[in-house]
Amino acid sequence: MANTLYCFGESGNAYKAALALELAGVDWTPRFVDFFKGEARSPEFRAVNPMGEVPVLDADGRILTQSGVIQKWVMDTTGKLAGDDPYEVLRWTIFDNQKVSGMAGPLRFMMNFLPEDKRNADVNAFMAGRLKAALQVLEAELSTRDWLASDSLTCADISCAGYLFYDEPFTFTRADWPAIDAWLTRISETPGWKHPYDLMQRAFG
Ligand SMILES: N[C@@H](CCC(=O)N[C@@H](CS)C(=O)NCC(=O)O)C(=O)O
Repeated sequence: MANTLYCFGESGNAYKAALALELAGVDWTPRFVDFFKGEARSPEFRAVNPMGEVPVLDADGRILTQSGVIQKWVMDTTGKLAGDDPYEVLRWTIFDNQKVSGMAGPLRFMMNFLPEDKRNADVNAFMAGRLKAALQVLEAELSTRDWLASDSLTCADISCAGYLFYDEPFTFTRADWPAIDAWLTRISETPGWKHPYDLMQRAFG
């Protein structure tokens, strides 16, 4: 069975899929998407994913898009990273997609990868405020428990943590968030864990 993940290293959304595949022991191969040169908006890529987004998993011919859907496929296929309550995993995954990755992703893009003359300080400040509010939710939850959705690592943790492993500035500093910091350490100490740039080819660097 051939599993190909369309991805690039700078994409935290792709990382959430890649790390789930990796930690669940799925045999998979990365396929670099030259995102910053517009490949995700090309007709060829849109034929694969009309949403024009990375990640995409080609699971032996079955095309899956959206990191949360790819993670669901990983959990269903392997039985791993699923915890014991699928509703809790889904709940935190949706929270991540809207409030954590949904803010951290564009904010990090604006602050690091968009040409400086196209950056907008007001938009960045808005997204930073929304991200901070979401991080406060995570910090409070993780002050009372080790994992978000179960008593072990699940795809909910992988979703919410995905962007927080990147070093490029996006207003998040681990030292400011002790419970999140300890949780990120727990995740990174999981056997098989890899940093995004060790899992997927990056466009820069
Ligand atoms: N909710 C989606 C978000 C995917 C996403 O926004 N991916 C970015 C790369 S990190 C992208 O391809 N963006 C293209 C665009 O917004 O036009 C997921 O979790 O997979």
